[in-house]
Amino acid sequence: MLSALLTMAITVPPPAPIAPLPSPRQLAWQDLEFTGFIHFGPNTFTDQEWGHGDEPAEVFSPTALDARQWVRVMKDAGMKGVVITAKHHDGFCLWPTGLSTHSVASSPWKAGKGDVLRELSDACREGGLKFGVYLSPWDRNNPQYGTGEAYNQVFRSQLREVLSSYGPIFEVWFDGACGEGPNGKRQVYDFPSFRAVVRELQPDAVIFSDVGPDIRWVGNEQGWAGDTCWAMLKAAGHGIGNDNPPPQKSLTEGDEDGESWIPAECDVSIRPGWFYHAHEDDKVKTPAQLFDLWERSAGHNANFHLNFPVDRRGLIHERDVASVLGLRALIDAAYGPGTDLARGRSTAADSIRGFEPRGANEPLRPEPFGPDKAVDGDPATFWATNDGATTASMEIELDSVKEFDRVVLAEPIALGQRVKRFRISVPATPSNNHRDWVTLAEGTTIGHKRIVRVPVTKARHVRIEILDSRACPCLSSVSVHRTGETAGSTPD
Ligand code: FUL
Repeated sequence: MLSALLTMAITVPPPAPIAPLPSPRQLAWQDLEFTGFIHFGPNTFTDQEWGHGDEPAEVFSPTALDARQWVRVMKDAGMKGVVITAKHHDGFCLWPTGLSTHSVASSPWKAGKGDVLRELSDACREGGLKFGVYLSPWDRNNPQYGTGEAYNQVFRSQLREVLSSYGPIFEVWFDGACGEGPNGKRQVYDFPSFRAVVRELQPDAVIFSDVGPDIRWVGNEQGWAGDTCWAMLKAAGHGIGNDNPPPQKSLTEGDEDGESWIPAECDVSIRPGWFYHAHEDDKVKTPAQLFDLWERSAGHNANFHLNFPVDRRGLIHERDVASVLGLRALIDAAYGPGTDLARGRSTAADSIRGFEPRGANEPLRPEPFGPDKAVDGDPATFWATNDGATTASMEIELDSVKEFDRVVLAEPIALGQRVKRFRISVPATPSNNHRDWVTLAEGTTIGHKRIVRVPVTKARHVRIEILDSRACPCLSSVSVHRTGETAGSTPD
Protein backbone atom coordinates (compact mmCIF):
# COMPACT_ATOMS: atom_id res chain seq x y z
CA MET A 1 0.00 0.00 0.00
CA LEU A 2 2.68 2.45 1.06
CA SER A 3 4.85 1.68 -1.94
CA ALA A 4 1.84 2.15 -4.26
CA LEU A 5 1.22 5.56 -2.74
CA LEU A 6 4.90 6.46 -3.02
CA THR A 7 4.94 5.55 -6.69
CA MET A 8 1.85 7.64 -7.28
CA ALA A 9 3.36 10.60 -5.50
CA ILE A 10 6.58 10.40 -7.46
CA THR A 11 4.79 10.31 -10.80
CA VAL A 12 3.00 13.64 -10.31
CA PRO A 13 4.25 15.58 -13.35
CA PRO A 14 5.86 18.98 -12.83
CA PRO A 15 4.05 22.07 -14.12
CA ALA A 16 4.50 22.85 -17.79
CA PRO A 17 6.98 25.67 -18.41
CA ILE A 18 5.56 29.03 -19.48
CA ALA A 19 7.44 30.84 -22.27
CA PRO A 20 9.72 32.64 -22.71
CA LEU A 21 12.32 30.43 -21.04
CA PRO A 22 15.99 30.88 -20.15
CA SER A 23 18.64 29.08 -22.21
CA PRO A 24 21.11 26.88 -20.30
CA ARG A 25 23.77 29.60 -20.62
CA GLN A 26 21.38 32.18 -19.16
CA LEU A 27 20.44 29.88 -16.28
CA ALA A 28 24.11 29.27 -15.47
CA TRP A 29 24.82 33.03 -15.60
CA GLN A 30 21.92 33.88 -13.28
CA ASP A 31 23.27 31.51 -10.63
CA LEU A 32 26.52 33.50 -10.52
CA GLU A 33 24.64 36.39 -8.83
CA PHE A 34 27.77 38.43 -8.10
CA THR A 35 30.55 39.18 -10.59
CA GLY A 36 33.44 41.59 -10.87
CA PHE A 37 34.21 44.19 -13.51
CA ILE A 38 37.66 45.69 -14.13
CA HIS A 39 38.33 48.99 -15.86
CA PHE A 40 42.02 49.38 -16.64
CA GLY A 41 43.94 50.99 -19.51
CA PRO A 42 45.53 54.29 -20.55
CA ASN A 43 42.75 56.20 -18.74
CA THR A 44 44.15 54.82 -15.48
CA PHE A 45 47.35 56.76 -16.15
CA THR A 46 45.88 59.90 -17.71
CA ASP A 47 43.10 60.43 -15.17
CA GLN A 48 40.37 60.20 -17.79
CA GLU A 49 37.09 58.31 -18.09
CA TRP A 50 36.91 58.42 -21.88
CA GLY A 51 40.28 58.49 -23.59
CA HIS A 52 40.56 60.26 -26.94
CA GLY A 53 42.45 57.46 -28.66
CA ASP A 54 45.55 59.60 -29.24
CA GLU A 55 47.20 58.87 -25.88
CA PRO A 56 50.68 57.47 -26.53
CA ALA A 57 50.98 53.77 -25.67
CA GLU A 58 53.91 54.74 -23.40
CA VAL A 59 51.48 56.00 -20.77
CA PHE A 60 50.48 52.42 -20.00
CA SER A 61 53.09 51.54 -17.37
CA PRO A 62 51.79 49.69 -14.30
CA THR A 63 54.58 49.16 -11.79
CA ALA A 64 53.35 46.08 -9.94
CA LEU A 65 50.51 44.56 -11.96
CA ASP A 66 49.30 41.40 -10.23
CA ALA A 67 46.22 39.74 -11.72
CA ARG A 68 46.39 37.11 -8.97
CA GLN A 69 45.69 39.84 -6.42
CA TRP A 70 42.58 40.86 -8.40
CA VAL A 71 41.36 37.27 -8.50
CA ARG A 72 42.08 36.72 -4.80
CA VAL A 73 40.11 39.82 -3.83
CA MET A 74 37.17 38.91 -6.05
CA LYS A 75 37.11 35.31 -4.85
CA ASP A 76 37.26 36.40 -1.22
CA ALA A 77 34.39 38.80 -1.93
CA GLY A 78 32.29 35.90 -3.22
CA MET A 79 32.31 36.89 -6.87
CA LYS A 80 32.04 34.09 -9.38
CA GLY A 81 33.44 35.73 -12.52
CA VAL A 82 35.19 38.83 -13.84
CA VAL A 83 34.84 40.92 -17.00
CA ILE A 84 37.78 43.14 -18.01
CA THR A 85 37.93 46.07 -20.44
CA ALA A 86 40.03 44.30 -23.07
CA LYS A 87 39.48 47.42 -25.18
CA HIS A 88 37.74 50.61 -24.03
CA HIS A 89 36.61 53.49 -26.24
CA ASP A 90 40.21 54.75 -26.65
CA GLY A 91 40.97 51.65 -28.72
CA PHE A 92 43.98 50.55 -26.63
CA CYS A 93 44.14 46.75 -26.48
CA LEU A 94 45.22 45.04 -23.26
CA TRP A 95 46.41 42.11 -25.35
CA PRO A 96 49.08 42.23 -28.11
CA THR A 97 46.63 42.40 -31.00
CA GLY A 98 47.86 41.84 -34.53
CA LEU A 99 45.27 44.29 -35.81
CA SER A 100 46.62 47.55 -34.44
CA THR A 101 49.76 48.96 -32.89
CA HIS A 102 47.75 50.64 -30.13
CA SER A 103 48.23 47.93 -27.52
CA VAL A 104 50.32 46.63 -24.63
CA ALA A 105 52.88 45.53 -27.24
CA SER A 106 53.82 49.20 -27.81
CA SER A 107 53.93 50.03 -24.10
CA PRO A 108 56.88 50.00 -21.69
CA TRP A 109 55.10 47.46 -19.45
CA LYS A 110 57.19 44.26 -19.52
CA ALA A 111 59.11 45.85 -22.42
CA GLY A 112 56.12 45.30 -24.70
CA LYS A 113 56.02 41.58 -24.00
CA GLY A 114 53.09 41.65 -21.56
CA ASP A 115 49.50 40.51 -22.09
CA VAL A 116 46.95 41.52 -19.44
CA LEU A 117 44.32 39.12 -20.79
CA ARG A 118 46.78 36.23 -20.54
CA GLU A 119 47.71 37.13 -16.94
CA LEU A 120 44.10 37.52 -15.87
CA SER A 121 42.76 34.44 -17.67
CA ASP A 122 45.60 32.33 -16.19
CA ALA A 123 44.91 33.71 -12.71
CA CYS A 124 41.19 33.03 -13.16
CA ARG A 125 41.84 29.43 -14.17
CA GLU A 126 44.13 28.91 -11.15
CA GLY A 127 41.73 30.62 -8.77
CA GLY A 128 38.46 29.19 -10.08
CA LEU A 129 36.91 32.43 -11.32
CA LYS A 130 35.12 32.72 -14.67
CA PHE A 131 36.72 35.01 -17.21
CA GLY A 132 34.88 37.50 -19.44
CA VAL A 133 35.69 40.41 -21.72
CA TYR A 134 34.39 43.90 -22.46
CA LEU A 135 35.25 44.91 -25.99
CA SER A 136 34.13 48.40 -26.98
CA PRO A 137 32.91 48.69 -30.56
CA TRP A 138 33.45 52.46 -30.26
CA ASP A 139 37.13 52.90 -31.09
CA ARG A 140 38.56 56.42 -31.08
CA ASN A 141 41.94 55.24 -32.33
CA ASN A 142 41.31 52.91 -35.24
CA PRO A 143 41.57 54.78 -38.58
CA GLN A 144 39.01 52.42 -40.12
CA TYR A 145 36.36 53.36 -37.54
CA GLY A 146 33.43 55.05 -39.26
CA THR A 147 34.09 53.44 -42.64
CA GLY A 148 31.38 50.79 -42.40
CA GLU A 149 32.17 47.18 -43.27
CA ALA A 150 35.95 47.71 -43.16
CA TYR A 151 35.82 48.54 -39.43
CA ASN A 152 33.22 45.88 -38.69
CA GLN A 153 35.70 43.42 -40.17
CA VAL A 154 38.46 44.75 -37.89
CA PHE A 155 36.17 44.46 -34.86
CA ARG A 156 35.19 40.87 -35.73
CA SER A 157 38.87 39.99 -36.12
CA GLN A 158 39.66 41.50 -32.71
CA LEU A 159 36.80 39.50 -31.24
CA ARG A 160 38.26 36.37 -32.85
CA GLU A 161 41.67 37.04 -31.29
CA VAL A 162 40.18 37.54 -27.85
CA LEU A 163 37.68 34.70 -27.97
CA SER A 164 40.07 32.08 -29.31
CA SER A 165 43.21 32.69 -27.25
CA TYR A 166 42.29 32.70 -23.57
CA GLY A 167 40.19 29.60 -22.86
CA PRO A 168 36.51 29.58 -21.93
CA ILE A 169 34.80 32.97 -21.71
CA PHE A 170 31.58 33.28 -19.74
CA GLU A 171 30.41 36.76 -20.75
CA VAL A 172 31.04 39.12 -23.64
CA TRP A 173 30.14 42.71 -22.81
CA PHE A 174 29.16 44.95 -25.73
CA ASP A 175 29.04 48.58 -24.79
CA GLY A 176 26.41 50.57 -26.66
CA ALA A 177 28.41 53.81 -26.92
CA CYS A 178 28.82 54.99 -30.51
CA GLY A 179 30.68 58.28 -30.80
CA GLU A 180 32.94 59.70 -33.44
CA GLY A 181 36.21 58.09 -34.45
CA PRO A 182 39.55 59.75 -35.36
CA ASN A 183 38.17 60.69 -38.79
CA GLY A 184 35.16 62.41 -37.21
CA LYS A 185 32.74 59.73 -38.41
CA ARG A 186 30.44 57.42 -36.54
CA GLN A 187 30.35 53.72 -37.25
CA VAL A 188 27.24 51.72 -38.05
CA TYR A 189 27.87 48.56 -36.04
CA ASP A 190 26.98 45.18 -37.50
CA PHE A 191 25.93 43.60 -34.20
CA PRO A 192 24.38 40.46 -35.77
CA SER A 193 27.77 39.57 -37.24
CA PHE A 194 29.54 40.33 -33.91
CA ARG A 195 27.15 38.02 -32.10
CA ALA A 196 27.70 35.28 -34.68
CA VAL A 197 31.43 35.32 -33.88
CA VAL A 198 30.70 34.93 -30.16
CA ARG A 199 28.30 32.04 -30.77
CA GLU A 200 30.81 30.34 -33.09
CA LEU A 201 33.85 30.60 -30.79
CA GLN A 202 32.30 30.67 -27.30
CA PRO A 203 28.84 29.08 -27.50
CA ASP A 204 28.47 29.01 -23.71
CA ALA A 205 29.19 32.74 -23.27
CA VAL A 206 26.32 35.11 -22.53
CA ILE A 207 26.24 38.29 -24.61
CA PHE A 208 25.50 41.51 -22.72
CA SER A 209 24.19 44.68 -24.33
CA ASP A 210 21.37 47.20 -23.90
CA VAL A 211 19.03 44.57 -25.30
CA GLY A 212 20.86 41.28 -24.88
CA PRO A 213 20.44 38.90 -26.66
CA ASP A 214 21.30 37.08 -23.39
CA ILE A 215 21.71 39.72 -20.70
CA ARG A 216 20.37 43.27 -20.65
CA TRP A 217 21.67 46.50 -19.16
CA VAL A 218 19.43 47.44 -16.22
CA GLY A 219 18.97 51.02 -17.44
CA ASN A 220 21.15 52.75 -14.81
CA GLU A 221 24.79 52.62 -13.77
CA GLN A 222 24.00 52.78 -10.06
CA GLY A 223 23.77 49.07 -9.40
CA TRP A 224 20.10 48.42 -8.72
CA ALA A 225 17.16 46.79 -10.48
CA GLY A 226 13.50 47.72 -10.11
CA ASP A 227 11.41 46.36 -7.23
CA THR A 228 9.47 44.82 -10.07
CA CYS A 229 11.96 43.02 -12.25
CA TRP A 230 10.93 40.60 -14.95
CA ALA A 231 13.57 38.61 -16.80
CA MET A 232 11.44 39.13 -19.87
CA LEU A 233 11.83 42.07 -22.25
CA LYS A 234 10.05 43.38 -25.33
CA ALA A 235 13.31 43.51 -27.24
CA ALA A 236 12.06 42.94 -30.75
CA GLY A 237 12.74 45.92 -32.99
CA HIS A 238 15.06 47.63 -30.51
CA GLY A 239 18.73 48.28 -31.11
CA ILE A 240 21.75 49.04 -28.94
CA GLY A 241 23.01 52.36 -27.61
CA ASN A 242 21.45 55.49 -29.10
CA ASP A 243 19.62 53.31 -31.59
CA ASN A 244 16.08 53.34 -30.30
CA PRO A 245 16.55 51.60 -26.93
CA PRO A 246 13.45 50.31 -25.18
CA PRO A 247 11.96 52.63 -22.58
CA GLN A 248 14.15 52.99 -19.50
CA LYS A 249 11.35 51.48 -17.42
CA SER A 250 11.51 48.27 -19.46
CA LEU A 251 15.25 47.88 -18.86
CA THR A 252 14.86 48.46 -15.12
CA GLU A 253 11.66 46.47 -14.59
CA GLY A 254 11.49 44.16 -17.61
CA ASP A 255 8.19 43.48 -19.34
CA GLU A 256 5.64 41.01 -18.02
CA ASP A 257 4.57 40.36 -21.62
CA GLY A 258 8.08 40.52 -23.12
CA GLU A 259 8.67 37.95 -25.85
CA SER A 260 12.38 37.45 -24.99
CA TRP A 261 14.09 36.10 -21.87
CA ILE A 262 16.80 38.72 -21.22
CA PRO A 263 17.52 39.14 -17.48
CA ALA A 264 19.16 42.29 -16.12
CA GLU A 265 22.74 42.88 -15.02
CA CYS A 266 23.35 45.77 -12.60
CA ASP A 267 26.75 47.32 -13.29
CA VAL A 268 28.19 49.90 -10.94
CA SER A 269 31.63 51.04 -9.85
CA ILE A 270 32.88 50.78 -6.27
CA ARG A 271 34.01 54.41 -6.75
CA PRO A 272 32.32 57.29 -8.63
CA GLY A 273 34.44 56.67 -11.77
CA TRP A 274 34.91 53.48 -13.77
CA PHE A 275 38.66 54.17 -14.06
CA TYR A 276 41.09 54.91 -11.22
CA HIS A 277 41.50 58.48 -10.01
CA ALA A 278 43.59 59.12 -6.89
CA HIS A 279 41.22 61.92 -5.89
CA GLU A 280 38.49 59.29 -5.47
CA ASP A 281 40.45 57.29 -2.88
CA ASP A 282 38.18 58.72 -0.21
CA LYS A 283 35.00 58.11 -2.22
CA VAL A 284 34.95 54.32 -2.13
CA LYS A 285 31.45 52.98 -1.43
CA THR A 286 31.09 51.67 2.11
CA PRO A 287 30.23 48.04 2.92
CA ALA A 288 26.72 49.17 3.96
CA GLN A 289 26.19 50.99 0.66
CA LEU A 290 27.40 47.94 -1.27
CA PHE A 291 25.16 45.66 0.78
CA ASP A 292 22.19 47.87 -0.07
CA LEU A 293 23.02 47.58 -3.78
CA TRP A 294 23.71 43.83 -3.57
CA GLU A 295 20.26 43.29 -2.06
CA ARG A 296 18.61 45.49 -4.71
CA SER A 297 20.36 43.71 -7.61
CA ALA A 298 21.02 40.07 -6.74
CA GLY A 299 17.91 40.29 -4.57
CA HIS A 300 15.81 41.83 -7.36
CA ASN A 301 16.13 39.01 -9.89
CA ALA A 302 19.28 40.49 -11.46
CA ASN A 303 23.04 40.01 -11.13
CA PHE A 304 25.35 42.43 -9.31
CA HIS A 305 28.35 43.41 -11.47
CA LEU A 306 30.73 45.48 -9.34
CA ASN A 307 33.60 47.39 -10.92
CA PHE A 308 37.10 47.87 -9.53
CA PRO A 309 39.14 50.69 -11.06
CA VAL A 310 42.54 48.99 -10.91
CA ASP A 311 45.13 51.59 -9.89
CA ARG A 312 48.39 52.78 -11.46
CA ARG A 313 50.37 50.06 -9.74
CA GLY A 314 48.11 47.51 -11.41
CA LEU A 315 46.41 46.50 -8.15
CA ILE A 316 42.96 46.76 -6.63
CA HIS A 317 43.43 49.58 -4.15
CA GLU A 318 43.54 48.73 -0.42
CA ARG A 319 40.44 50.80 0.31
CA ASP A 320 38.42 49.02 -2.36
CA VAL A 321 39.61 45.68 -0.97
CA ALA A 322 38.55 46.64 2.56
CA SER A 323 35.12 47.74 1.37
CA VAL A 324 34.32 44.71 -0.71
CA LEU A 325 35.47 42.35 2.04
CA GLY A 326 33.27 44.34 4.41
CA LEU A 327 30.38 43.68 2.02
CA ARG A 328 31.18 39.96 2.10
CA ALA A 329 31.11 39.99 5.91
CA LEU A 330 27.67 41.65 5.87
CA ILE A 331 26.33 39.14 3.33
CA ASP A 332 27.69 36.21 5.33
CA ALA A 333 26.32 37.53 8.61
CA ALA A 334 22.84 37.94 7.12
CA TYR A 335 22.64 35.13 4.59
CA GLY A 336 25.56 32.76 5.23
CA PRO A 337 25.31 29.15 6.40
CA GLY A 338 23.20 28.74 9.51
CA THR A 339 21.38 32.07 9.20
CA ASP A 340 18.14 30.86 7.57
CA LEU A 341 15.50 30.63 10.29
CA ALA A 342 13.09 28.77 7.99
CA ARG A 343 15.44 26.00 6.87
CA GLY A 344 13.91 22.58 7.53
CA ARG A 345 11.05 23.99 9.64
CA SER A 346 7.54 22.62 9.34
CA THR A 347 5.31 23.99 6.61
CA ALA A 348 1.70 23.87 5.47
CA ALA A 349 -0.01 25.01 2.27
CA ASP A 350 -3.53 25.46 1.01
CA SER A 351 -2.61 23.90 -2.30
CA ILE A 352 -0.13 21.17 -3.27
CA ARG A 353 0.33 19.88 -6.77
CA GLY A 354 -1.05 16.34 -7.18
CA PHE A 355 -2.20 16.14 -3.56
CA GLU A 356 -4.84 13.46 -2.94
CA PRO A 357 -6.65 13.58 0.39
CA ARG A 358 -5.80 10.47 2.41
CA GLY A 359 -7.97 8.46 4.74
CA ALA A 360 -7.67 8.87 8.51
CA ASN A 361 -5.64 5.67 8.88
CA GLU A 362 -3.43 6.06 5.83
CA PRO A 363 0.20 6.92 6.46
CA LEU A 364 1.65 10.30 5.57
CA ARG A 365 3.23 10.17 2.16
CA PRO A 366 5.94 12.35 0.62
CA GLU A 367 4.63 15.09 -1.60
CA PRO A 368 7.06 15.82 -4.44
CA PHE A 369 5.72 19.39 -4.67
CA GLY A 370 4.92 20.01 -1.00
CA PRO A 371 5.72 23.35 0.71
CA ASP A 372 8.55 21.63 2.61
CA LYS A 373 10.43 21.72 -0.72
CA ALA A 374 10.70 25.49 -0.36
CA VAL A 375 12.61 25.19 2.92
CA ASP A 376 14.81 22.16 2.20
CA GLY A 377 17.79 24.21 0.99
CA ASP A 378 17.73 22.39 -2.36
CA PRO A 379 17.17 24.80 -5.29
CA ALA A 380 16.20 21.86 -7.52
CA THR A 381 13.04 21.03 -5.54
CA PHE A 382 10.02 23.31 -5.24
CA TRP A 383 6.54 23.80 -3.87
CA ALA A 384 4.02 23.78 -6.72
CA THR A 385 0.29 24.06 -7.12
CA ASN A 386 -2.12 22.43 -9.54
CA ASP A 387 -2.46 23.67 -13.10
CA GLY A 388 -4.89 26.54 -13.41
CA ALA A 389 -4.16 27.99 -9.94
CA THR A 390 -3.04 31.63 -9.88
CA THR A 391 -3.15 32.10 -6.11
CA ALA A 392 -1.86 29.98 -3.23
CA SER A 393 -0.59 30.33 0.28
CA MET A 394 1.96 28.59 2.49
CA GLU A 395 3.02 28.95 6.08
CA ILE A 396 6.25 28.24 7.87
CA GLU A 397 6.50 27.59 11.59
CA LEU A 398 9.87 28.72 12.98
CA ASP A 399 11.20 26.73 15.94
CA SER A 400 10.28 29.52 18.36
CA VAL A 401 9.43 33.22 18.20
CA LYS A 402 12.30 34.72 16.17
CA GLU A 403 13.33 38.22 15.17
CA PHE A 404 13.86 38.87 11.46
CA ASP A 405 13.89 41.65 8.86
CA ARG A 406 14.28 39.87 5.53
CA VAL A 407 12.28 37.22 3.70
CA VAL A 408 13.87 35.77 0.58
CA LEU A 409 11.77 34.10 -2.11
CA ALA A 410 12.82 32.22 -5.24
CA GLU A 411 11.04 30.67 -8.20
CA PRO A 412 12.34 27.72 -10.26
CA ILE A 413 12.98 29.97 -13.27
CA ALA A 414 13.73 27.09 -15.63
CA LEU A 415 9.91 26.85 -15.77
CA GLY A 416 9.56 30.55 -16.65
CA GLN A 417 8.96 33.54 -14.39
CA ARG A 418 5.43 33.33 -13.03
CA VAL A 419 4.56 35.27 -9.87
CA LYS A 420 3.02 38.71 -10.41
CA ARG A 421 2.11 39.64 -6.85
CA PHE A 422 2.76 38.30 -3.35
CA ARG A 423 2.16 39.19 0.29
CA ILE A 424 4.10 38.28 3.43
CA SER A 425 2.34 38.31 6.78
CA VAL A 426 2.66 37.18 10.39
CA PRO A 427 0.07 36.58 13.10
CA ALA A 428 -0.98 39.73 14.91
CA THR A 429 0.14 38.16 18.17
CA PRO A 430 3.05 35.80 18.67
CA SER A 431 0.59 33.37 20.25
CA ASN A 432 -0.48 32.73 16.68
CA ASN A 433 -4.11 33.53 16.30
CA HIS A 434 -4.42 32.34 12.73
CA ARG A 435 -7.54 34.35 12.05
CA ASP A 436 -5.69 37.59 12.51
CA TRP A 437 -2.69 38.19 10.21
CA VAL A 438 -0.87 41.44 9.67
CA THR A 439 0.88 42.26 6.41
CA LEU A 440 4.64 42.82 6.60
CA ALA A 441 5.18 43.43 2.90
CA GLU A 442 3.56 43.15 -0.48
CA GLY A 443 5.53 42.83 -3.66
CA THR A 444 5.32 41.99 -7.33
CA THR A 445 7.90 39.84 -9.10
CA ILE A 446 10.13 37.14 -7.58
CA GLY A 447 12.20 35.32 -10.25
CA HIS A 448 15.64 33.91 -9.44
CA LYS A 449 15.87 35.59 -6.03
CA ARG A 450 13.74 38.26 -4.37
CA ILE A 451 14.99 39.72 -1.13
CA VAL A 452 12.08 41.39 0.65
CA ARG A 453 12.87 43.91 3.35
CA VAL A 454 10.34 43.78 6.16
CA PRO A 455 10.20 45.74 9.41
CA VAL A 456 12.14 44.12 12.24
CA THR A 457 9.55 41.59 13.37
CA LYS A 458 9.20 38.96 16.08
CA ALA A 459 7.04 36.01 15.06
CA ARG A 460 6.92 32.26 15.05
CA HIS A 461 4.75 31.87 11.94
CA VAL A 462 5.34 33.41 8.53
CA ARG A 463 2.79 33.26 5.73
CA ILE A 464 3.58 33.72 2.03
CA GLU A 465 0.58 34.35 -0.21
CA ILE A 466 0.83 34.34 -3.97
CA LEU A 467 -1.87 36.80 -5.01
CA ASP A 468 -1.49 36.56 -8.78
CA SER A 469 0.60 34.55 -11.18
CA ARG A 470 1.03 34.04 -14.95
CA ALA A 471 0.74 30.28 -14.44
CA CYS A 472 0.39 27.97 -11.44
CA PRO A 473 2.76 29.34 -8.77
CA CYS A 474 5.94 27.50 -7.74
CA LEU A 475 8.51 28.49 -5.09
CA SER A 476 11.89 26.81 -4.88
CA SER A 477 12.94 28.70 -1.76
CA VAL A 478 11.59 30.73 1.12
CA SER A 479 14.12 31.80 3.73
CA VAL A 480 13.93 34.14 6.71
CA HIS A 481 16.86 36.23 7.99
CA ARG A 482 17.98 38.91 10.41
CA THR A 483 20.52 41.36 8.94
CA GLY A 484 23.20 43.03 11.04
CA GLU A 485 22.73 46.48 12.52
CA THR A 486 25.10 48.10 10.02
CA ALA A 487 23.54 46.57 6.93
CA GLY A 488 21.82 48.82 4.38
CA SER A 489 18.35 49.91 5.22
CA THR A 490 17.24 51.98 2.23
CA PRO A 491 13.55 51.19 1.84
CA ASP A 492 12.39 49.37 -1.31
C1 FUL B 1 29.72 52.88 -20.48
C2 FUL B 1 31.07 53.42 -20.90
O1 FUL B 1 30.94 54.57 -21.69
C3 FUL B 1 31.79 53.68 -19.61
O2 FUL B 1 33.07 54.27 -19.83
C4 FUL B 1 31.94 52.38 -18.85
O3 FUL B 1 32.78 51.49 -19.57
C5 FUL B 1 30.57 51.73 -18.63
C6 FUL B 1 30.63 50.39 -17.98
O4 FUL B 1 29.88 51.63 -19.85
O5 FUL B 1 28.85 52.81 -21.54
